[in-house]
Amino acid sequence: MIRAKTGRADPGRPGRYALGAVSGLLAALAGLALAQLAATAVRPEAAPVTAVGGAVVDRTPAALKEWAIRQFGTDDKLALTLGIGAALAAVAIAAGLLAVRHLPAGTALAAAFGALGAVAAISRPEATWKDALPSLSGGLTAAAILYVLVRAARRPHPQSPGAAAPGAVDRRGFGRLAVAALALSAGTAYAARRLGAFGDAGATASRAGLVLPPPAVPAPPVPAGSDLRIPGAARFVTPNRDFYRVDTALVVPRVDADTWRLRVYGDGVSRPLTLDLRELLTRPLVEHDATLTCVSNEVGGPYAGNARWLGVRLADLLREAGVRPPSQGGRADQLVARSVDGMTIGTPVEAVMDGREALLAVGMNGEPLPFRHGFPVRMIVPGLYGYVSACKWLRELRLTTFTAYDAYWVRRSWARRAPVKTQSRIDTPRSFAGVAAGRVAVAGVAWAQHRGIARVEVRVDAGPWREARLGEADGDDTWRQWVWLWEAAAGGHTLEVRATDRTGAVQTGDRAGTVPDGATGWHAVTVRVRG
Ligand SMILES: Nc1nc2c(c(=O)[nH]1)N[C@H]1C(S)=C(S)[C@@H](COP(=O)(O)O)O[C@H]1N2
Ligand SMILES: [Mo]
Repeated sequence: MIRAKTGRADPGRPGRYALGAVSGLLAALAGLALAQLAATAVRPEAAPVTAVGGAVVDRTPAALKEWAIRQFGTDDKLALTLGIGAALAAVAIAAGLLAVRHLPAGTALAAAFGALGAVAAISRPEATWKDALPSLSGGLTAAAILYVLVRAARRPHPQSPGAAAPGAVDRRGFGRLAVAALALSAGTAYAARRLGAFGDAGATASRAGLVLPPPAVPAPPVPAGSDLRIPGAARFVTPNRDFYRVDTALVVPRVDADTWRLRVYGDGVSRPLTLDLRELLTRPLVEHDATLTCVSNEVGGPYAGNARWLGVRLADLLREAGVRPPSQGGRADQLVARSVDGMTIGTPVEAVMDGREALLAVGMNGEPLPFRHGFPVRMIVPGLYGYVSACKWLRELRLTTFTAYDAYWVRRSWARRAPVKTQSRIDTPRSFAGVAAGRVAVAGVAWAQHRGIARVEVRVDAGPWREARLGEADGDDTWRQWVWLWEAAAGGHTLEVRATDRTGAVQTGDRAGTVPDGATGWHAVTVRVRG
């Protein structure tokens, strides 16, 4: 009896909760849009989803990160952003429902969430207190919108006196407010977009206007035979638009070349340097072909690319600053590069000064570095994985020791030193591909930067190794293409590949994961041959 009565007493309740949930989502949208707008005045990294995403990336254990990369590949950033969006939507709905019950508590939850974003934002590298502003103002906006909407949702319908439809809400009144909130969010988001593009205009113009001087030391032309032009195999020179991208940046830093500065300082630096781009470019430029590979690349994976780099010899610049390598009594054995987004990458000083073409690169395949690949200046050190050598959006070079300082990835269970391991990859046929019986071109690439590739072998169904034909070598710092012509018989077959570098070392078949210093094992593909 009593139960029936209470059930009946509040028929408007589910409706109000639904409106509460909608209010929460609309409030979150408005808050995000406003925060985005505020971030254009601070810096893009201070926008709440970006800040939280960055904080998550920095705190993700290596194992989980590897899993995410395996699942989502280079879409891992999109997946992260969608994940944060989903979590935010859940909290927004919760705040909306709570506000229906208890308006102050619901609005407080919305504001508190803004504060959480603010904490994430100021915890980011290179952040100042201003980074808190977008999230805080977003949180307050969300709280205010939530307050207004939920108050409307709780207001009884003027035409429904309590007796007729107790608790019925004024849906029309709520609807008008909801549409207004949505319009406000859309307008704000649009303004944020336009202002964002405006803020990047300086950087975009500085790149468009940058004319790279010709190299004082040009690279010889890429040998004609380097590219075997096998359909399905990676091109010898990777076009910039196809070049893999691996970094922690949720928004690509857009650095204005006109205000860019590089500082060189630290242990054993007798003449600290601060250079702008014009000054850097007065030094002789060297052109050099080198393949860049990522330590996170699984056996057979896609995180390898080959480009013609243009840059200043890092060793010359360090000598100018008075630095000597450890082998000549230098005090520092680690060069820590720091980027504008706070990434730190530690490289052995000995490696950058041992005569290899370690560059402060400004050009990639005949154009200024693309923003994604580190404009205006990045490091390139042949023979070392990117995470210990290839700092993008470079801002600072500090000389120190491996004992005194651990760089970003080292603090996340990756090795301090990581020379590239000899690897080879089958590009064609693809795994699980169906091919017609008869002659099949099995082809791919092999790399052992700074040692060079001497031989590539292929075997079928664990049979004897057969030597593949190599594309012509373009120095020892680039990958080599290879091809092997297979007389394929009908049935299922497994193809495997292994490389031998020019020191005579044969690529190991022992399987190891990417953590801590690069995957090993032979790449295998399984194909179905039609009779
Ligand atoms: N600033 C910055 N530089 C960075 C990284 C990064 O996350 N931030 N990632 C490094 C890693 S792990 C690799 S493999 C290379 C990849 O360079 P690419 O994106 O130009 O291919 O950049 C390196 N330089
Ligand atoms: Mo990497």
